[in-house]
Amino acid sequence: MWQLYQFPLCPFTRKVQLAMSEKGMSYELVRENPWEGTDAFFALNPAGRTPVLRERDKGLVLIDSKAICEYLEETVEASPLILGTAAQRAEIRRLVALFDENFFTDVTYPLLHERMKKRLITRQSPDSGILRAAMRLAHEHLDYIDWLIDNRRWLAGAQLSLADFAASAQISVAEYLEGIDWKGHDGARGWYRVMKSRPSFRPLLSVKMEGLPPPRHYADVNA
Ligand SMILES: N[C@@H](CCC(=O)N[C@@H](CS)C(=O)NCC(=O)O)C(=O)O
Repeated sequence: MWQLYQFPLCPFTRKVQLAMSEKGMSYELVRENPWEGTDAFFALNPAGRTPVLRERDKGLVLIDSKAICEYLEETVEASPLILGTAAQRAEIRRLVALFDENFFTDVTYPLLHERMKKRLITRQSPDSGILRAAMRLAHEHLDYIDWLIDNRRWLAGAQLSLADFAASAQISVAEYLEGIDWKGHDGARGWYRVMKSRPSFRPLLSVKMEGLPPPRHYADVNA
């Protein structure tokens, strides 16, 4: 049985969860708060980050969501998520990197820091300037998704791919942390509603971070 080390608002874990569910793989969640920096977790992952995917019986430990998703893609034939020609696969990887790196740095990370870590760990008030900047940058990313969806069926082209799951994983955490305002983004909103309605997405929407409830519309697939 695969074990996935995670905490509920880790967007990279969410991407891995979505990929595994789409591929019909089952896994057990193991709670890990990386900021606690336990020796046991550092022994598993010297970088001290979630997600980590482990298969004890095979003695296999996979680290980093990109490496994990590539491993899944290479080893599980069902529901390919990095698919098409070499150029199409490069486009999927470009968009995965855009959301994993730029969206995370611009939007998800500041929201996690200001609204989750400060509230639950350091007991500080969030910095409203940082939150405003993150929400402004979220609008720019949503503008880009609007453009993609105006021009393509899915984010990376004609097929549903890992790009859609990487983007929606980041957005789902940002939305949980009230950092997404859909006003003026009908294209992106319609696409995200479709993503939210997928069976693979449902389990993510029901999970809560203790002491930090999501807004009411968060789990509503029609919102
Ligand atoms: N490139 C890594 C990034 C993983 C990452 O940054 N994880 C965050 C949680 S979302 C983490 O564990 N941060 C350490 C901490 O919060 O102390 C991946 O794709 O897996």
